[in-house]
Amino acid sequence: TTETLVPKEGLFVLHLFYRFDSGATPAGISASPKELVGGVEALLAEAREAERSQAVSLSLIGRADLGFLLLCPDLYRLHRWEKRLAVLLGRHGWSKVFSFFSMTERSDYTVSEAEHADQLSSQEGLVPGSPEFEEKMKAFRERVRYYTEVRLYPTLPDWRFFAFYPMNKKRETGANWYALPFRERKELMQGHALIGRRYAGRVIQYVTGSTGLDDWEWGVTLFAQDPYEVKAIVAEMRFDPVSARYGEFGPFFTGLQSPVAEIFGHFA
Ligand code: 76R
Repeated sequence: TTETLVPKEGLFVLHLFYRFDSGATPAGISASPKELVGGVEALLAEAREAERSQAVSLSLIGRADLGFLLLCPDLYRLHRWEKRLAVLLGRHGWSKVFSFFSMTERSDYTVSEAEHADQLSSQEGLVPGSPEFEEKMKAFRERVRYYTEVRLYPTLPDWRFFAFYPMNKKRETGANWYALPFRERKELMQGHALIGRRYAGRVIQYVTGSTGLDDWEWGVTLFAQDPYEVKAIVAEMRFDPVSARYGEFGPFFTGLQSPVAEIFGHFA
């Protein structure tokens, strides 16, 4: 079909994690590695063709062996792609371990221009209209544009280390994120963002929304050059009130961003 299903804003995001099941097909991929490697490479190339679409292949550690991260503006296209991949991999003894469907989204908690201007004058004593004030406002506007654009239409980095986990915010008696007044949530999120910003240049994070789409409320995708940084940021955030009090976490999937031939090379 030529039908398309494009959301009002943002991209569809699909995480797919597979495991090699040698018991199911004793011959494994060695039966026809060319068909498999070439087929997956062709599918990835195709996934990247559509405007704003991105696809990366992952060599995972432990609970899964192979992963894909796909960003696509059209759900029909993404859906067709996923099924063709499933058929190809299934033929070669690969089964799905976990999948996660979400969308890129903007944040409800990004500080507004008026708020930032307020903070500059009340907390930093800067005078509106002064060169320093205007300079800081300009930098702020750039950061907001960056946040919005990067959050909705990210460009995945080629950084080697990959980590993914789904998460919720709690709604328990005494710790119900969703019952907190907006102002309180916003304040808490600013503390969270402050920690995050200190990892700039070392950790790239994509928080994608899955409320109404999958079992958890967000998917957290992290890229780093050094796995140490992922461990450090997640550990540090565990002590931040937003995560300590309200965070609830699903299974972690970690591994390396790798070319398809390299991944399947491990199973030849
Ligand atoms: O406005 C912005 O876009 C920037 C501020 C910001 C928001 C609103 C931000 C910054 N995050 C936001 C939202 Mn985040 N983030 C996580 C995790 O393991 C854990 O404890 C939590 C998993 C990490 C590691 C992380 C990293 N963040 C969110 C939300 C949505 C909340 C909601 O809408 O209620 C979740 C679930 C979440 C979780 N965050 C940052 C980071 C990093 C590294 C930053 C700084 C980004 C930068 O400035 O470049």
